[in-house]
Amino acid sequence: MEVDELAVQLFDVGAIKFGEFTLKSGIVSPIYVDLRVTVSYPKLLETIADALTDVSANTKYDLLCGVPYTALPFATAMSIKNNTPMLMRRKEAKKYGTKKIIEGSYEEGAKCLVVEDLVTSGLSVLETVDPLVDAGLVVSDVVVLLDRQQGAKGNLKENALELHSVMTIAQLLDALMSKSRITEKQASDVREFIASTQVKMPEQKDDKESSRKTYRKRTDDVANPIGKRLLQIMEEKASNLCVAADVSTKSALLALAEEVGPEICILKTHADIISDWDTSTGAELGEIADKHNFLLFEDRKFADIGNTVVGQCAGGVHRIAEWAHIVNAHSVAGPGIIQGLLKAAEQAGRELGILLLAEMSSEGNLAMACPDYMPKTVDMAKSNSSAVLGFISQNKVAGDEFLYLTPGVQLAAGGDALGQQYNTPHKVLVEKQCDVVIVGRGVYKADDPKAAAQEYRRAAWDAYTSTIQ
Ligand code: S5P
Repeated sequence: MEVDELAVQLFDVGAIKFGEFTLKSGIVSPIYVDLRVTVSYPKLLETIADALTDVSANTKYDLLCGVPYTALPFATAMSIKNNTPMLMRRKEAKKYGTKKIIEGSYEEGAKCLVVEDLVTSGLSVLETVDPLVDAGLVVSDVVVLLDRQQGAKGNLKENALELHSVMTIAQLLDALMSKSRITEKQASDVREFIASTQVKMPEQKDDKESSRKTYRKRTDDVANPIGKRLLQIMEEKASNLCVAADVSTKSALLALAEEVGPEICILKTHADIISDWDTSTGAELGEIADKHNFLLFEDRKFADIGNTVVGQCAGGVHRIAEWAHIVNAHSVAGPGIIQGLLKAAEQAGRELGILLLAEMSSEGNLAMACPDYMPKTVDMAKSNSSAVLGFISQNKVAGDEFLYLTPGVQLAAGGDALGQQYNTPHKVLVEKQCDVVIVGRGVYKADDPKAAAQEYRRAAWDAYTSTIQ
């Protein structure tokens, strides 16, 4: 079928509408495209599948994967018609069982064609391409029914992806005008709208082209002395790995510190889950930290008023200020918490680096849900930059003067049954441009924690070095 005829059919079933439509962004658009309605017209769906197959005829692929949701029936129709196997990408990893993101059978290195209904910036395509590539598939081509011509082709090209479209918005307008479905005025309104709303993706996602300042150079930017020391250790040891030692006894904690010590720049503790913590545990950890040249980060997540955190950090059973180099705090309590922690460090006669929790890794957390929370936390850090060395965050939420430590990391993306969400070291260090990966169960629950720490260290360091050329 001719593209003109397909355009008319889409118009006639109400998949393309003209008028005034307020988009999610608040912008008023003269055109509205909703291709979901095509599932009610099997013959039309078949026509779409044929058109998508034709336009990607010169592309070699072993598998198909539709971008959820609207393109799933398109990919399914192509798969059945051409006898080409299909994959499905989950929007969220399963919480139980295999935690897979990509469903279906495939072999590493197989070529996968990504199928999409409509592209604007191309971002949703990348959200499907990334997990496919992480799973070992090769993706170089994307096929789409309608290209809105708002930047997707260029944005995808920058990510080494070739976009094949059945029709562009310009072709659609011409077809509908020639078949008297719309007026010249309606077409020109849409052309003007498209020209004025080009979307450039905010971040370069191609690892080769993104570059960052080295950890060494950042020592001049970071004001906090513990932050400077951390950067030096990272360079000296070639490690941007922090192991979260969430074991439950003192002996297990000290043994893990010894075992993974040579691989890490930080050991992160939860002193309050150690059942037999005693007055010498902090000092014994300190000796191991000195021996293997890493820092101790007590993940106490302080959240109270300044006066209370002085006692929580300096006193109690754990006397955190006497042995920890780094502690973290929720910004919800306001900047008094920073002053309280500094006072505790002063009482112990030691230097301290504070991390503010800007973003959490757990599903449904409110820090991520409230739009002002992260920017206001960054402001608080900027006003206290000699005390705050950086953030616990999922993104590089501010500039090079802070460090970004990211929990929720495993070699395969996924999650656990209690809301933890995992990213890979590559995603955290290359795409998100964060600095240190925090790995807990991926290391201490491994059969051989030392070997696991070595593997994570290598993956995280290689990801970092790939971004600094
Ligand atoms: O947002 C967060 C902040 C932290 S500090 N999400 C987290 O998971 N953490 C901590 O990182 C958490 O308390 C745990 O110690 C570690 C992640 O452990 P894993 O076993 O899930 O890797």
